[in-house]
Amino acid sequence: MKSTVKSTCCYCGVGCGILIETENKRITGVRGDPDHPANRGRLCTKGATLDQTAPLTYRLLTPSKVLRSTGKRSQISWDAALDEAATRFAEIIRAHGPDSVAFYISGQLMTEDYYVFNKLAKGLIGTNNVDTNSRLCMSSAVAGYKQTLGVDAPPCSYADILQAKVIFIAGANPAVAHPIVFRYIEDARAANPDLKIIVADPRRSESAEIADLHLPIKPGSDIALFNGMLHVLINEGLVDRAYVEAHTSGFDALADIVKNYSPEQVAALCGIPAEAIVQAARWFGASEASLSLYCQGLIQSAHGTHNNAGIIHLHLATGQIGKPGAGPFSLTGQPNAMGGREVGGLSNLMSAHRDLANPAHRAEMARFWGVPFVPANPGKSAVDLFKALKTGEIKAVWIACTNPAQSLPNQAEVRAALQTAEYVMLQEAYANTDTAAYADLLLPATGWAEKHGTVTNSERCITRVVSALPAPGEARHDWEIVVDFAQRLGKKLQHPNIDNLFPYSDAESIFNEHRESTRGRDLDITGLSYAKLESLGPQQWPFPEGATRGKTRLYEEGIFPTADGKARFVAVEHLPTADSTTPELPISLLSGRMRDHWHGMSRTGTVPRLFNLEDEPLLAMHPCDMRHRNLESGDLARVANARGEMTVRVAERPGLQRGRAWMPMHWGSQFMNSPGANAVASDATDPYSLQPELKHAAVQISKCTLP
Ligand SMILES: Nc1nc2c(c(=O)[nH]1)N[C@H]1C(S)=C(S)[C@@H](COP(=O)(O)OP(=O)(O)OC[C@H]3O[C@@H](n4cnc5c(=O)[nH]c(N)nc54)[C@H](O)[C@@H]3O)O[C@H]1N2
Ligand SMILES: Nc1nc2c(c(=O)[nH]1)N[C@H]1C(S)=C(S)[C@@H](COP(=O)(O)OP(=O)(O)OC[C@H]3O[C@@H](n4cnc5c(=O)[nH]c(N)nc54)[C@H](O)[C@@H]3O)O[C@H]1N2
Ligand code: SF4
Ligand SMILES: [Mo]
Repeated sequence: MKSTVKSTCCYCGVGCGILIETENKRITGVRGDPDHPANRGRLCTKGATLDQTAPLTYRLLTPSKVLRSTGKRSQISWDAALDEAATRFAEIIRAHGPDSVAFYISGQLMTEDYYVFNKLAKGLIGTNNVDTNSRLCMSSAVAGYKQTLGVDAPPCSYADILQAKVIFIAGANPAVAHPIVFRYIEDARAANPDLKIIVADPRRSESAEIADLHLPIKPGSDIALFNGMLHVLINEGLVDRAYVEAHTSGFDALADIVKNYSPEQVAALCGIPAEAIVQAARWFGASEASLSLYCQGLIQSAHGTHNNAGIIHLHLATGQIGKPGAGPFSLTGQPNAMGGREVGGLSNLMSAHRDLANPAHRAEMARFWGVPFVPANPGKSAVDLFKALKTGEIKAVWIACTNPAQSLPNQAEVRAALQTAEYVMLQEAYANTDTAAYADLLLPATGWAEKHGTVTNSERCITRVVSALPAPGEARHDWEIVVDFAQRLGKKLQHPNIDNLFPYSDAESIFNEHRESTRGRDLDITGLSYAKLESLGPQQWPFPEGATRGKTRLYEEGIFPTADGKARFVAVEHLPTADSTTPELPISLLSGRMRDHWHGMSRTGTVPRLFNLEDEPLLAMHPCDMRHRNLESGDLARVANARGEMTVRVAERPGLQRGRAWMPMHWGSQFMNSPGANAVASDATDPYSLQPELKHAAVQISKCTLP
């Protein structure tokens, strides 16, 4: 039987709609969904090859117990697996308290999966130790929006790209990481020859190729650049005084600070010409509509929150927000990082943008869930969670839909922590990720095309995902595994209300409960349902009861969700990167993405065509740095610092400055004899968002001569 099912691409936060064609429960093709507002039928290479990831060769298909010392796996039933897991969790919780267990989950789960994980930890067990790979990904964007605009809500839409007159891309490489967004940028360029595009990136990235002005700033010097641009805006009368007066607070304090950020001073801090800073500020400030697009170059930094505030300031100072073609648009990385933020799926967040630190909000959620209380103390965030596993403060961890033995920085510490942990559960769709080697129990999850639920993309747009294929082998949906486990654990812990806490028989009932939790909040979706998402198509939040469509643009009236209704300027100053280069560690190693691969490659690594651009791990270097070390393209180099080392082939690449090197984050122990870039990456974190500085590591690079 033939059928076509509407779904989404499971890779990036653009959130493209996909039509999956099946015949007799097999995929016969994938196409971009022409009706989906995110992509209107387009797909990039990764989306277009999704059907080729369907074979089950590398999938995890049965629950297994693993003898960690030998790695030997033995198949067990779901009943035995979940009973064992619930027993171990109950024993540990009884002996050491709720904070001795933790959950490390993912922005690639569905909102419904995420919701039940959060309720299990914060509601049933009573620990806030539930953090996610979004800590590595979006937490400084969350903190940056909250510090300035009041809540975590990207105010823009993809439609703004076509209406912008200036596009400022800072610390993002959408040509590679958000390809369909980049198609919109190309469309905007084709439609408007006067469009100005500015790219701030220490590398001449693929996206910089389209720029009218590329600012190859020193790694980590973005705040200096933004403060310098504000300095110019003030001096040249390009600040919208009326907007600042009516809709913001804190401008004068920041204006005082930026007096010390003249173009000449900033030129020295950023390593770019003063004229370039003046040019960028003039274009940004004089334009009718300036849009900024930013991502990990600003976010993955030990001062990421202030990087985000710094770029948002430029919009507030010029009134470039809340109108077509304008605004600070943080591109989300993972397909459902936004959904995770909505259900409060980080250790310091609460459901529906509630604040964990607010006792009234905690009491509201405890009542809503029917539990005695939600604990007050923030849980451990990703880096600290793994540190606590190593010291034994946390004894058991349940990891789902993420691969921390590759993606967390300072891998020697992370792997030691996993080794030390008393009990590690891994819920995965694939069998052999780097983390699988550390698990005591493997639980098979359904994956793309099999899953169902809802996801929210970068522009706050919620799409319903429908299963196109049955679950393979014994795999179960992530939410089902959580609900089954929660019922078992609740009984073992003799929770008074366990019969009512996890009553869900389908994903829709979870969605409906989540929806109710948003009533009256900034992200109110009480007007949505599975049926409406089907009849109206994907919708942007907020979508309160009675609404007929979602909201394209936030803050059009200049009123912000803060106590006084005003957006805030934050007093931000330039800070050095966590790792400073020294004569012993002279090279700043940057890491990030390639167009055709996704993170640890459990899926893209199975598609031969996706190795066409680069088929092995390569470290890109400046030719002078190579000559200095007697290296030629193709030679092996040793890259090292106090945290670890890797051996990798080097390649001369245009677009890097001296003293900077580049390595994709995708290559891990499946492809190299080291964990890759995170062998050396820094785990220093931002004080507000607790996000680690994955983007920069100071390293030594030397020629590696093998016998
Ligand atoms: N193909 C592909 N696409 C993806 C993903 C993938 O794995 N593969 N992952 C998705 C996810 S989860 C995410 S979070 C996004 C990430 O999307 P992006 O953030 O756009 O991608 P990255 O390559 O991580 O980093 C972007 C750029 O930041 C630059 N950069 C490094 N340091 C600095 C700095 O100090 N300042 C500035 N201004 N720039 C700096 C890097 O040189 C790089 O070009 O991509 C998403 N899309
Ligand atoms: N050095 C450096 N490190 C980085 C970054 C960087 O730029 N530089 N970027 C960081 C960022 S932004 C991110 S988002 C992280 C990403 O890091 P990870 O989250 O570790 O990356 P993935 O490989 O996407 O891991 C997702 C896993 O879930 C599995 N999976 C897929 N679908 C399902 C499902 O439906 N259910 C379950 N249970 N499992 C499933 C996949 O097989 C895969 O192994 O990496 C971070 N690490
Ligand atoms: S742009 Fe992102 S969501 Fe769209 S097809 Fe490509 S990877 Fe998938
Ligand atoms: Mo990410």
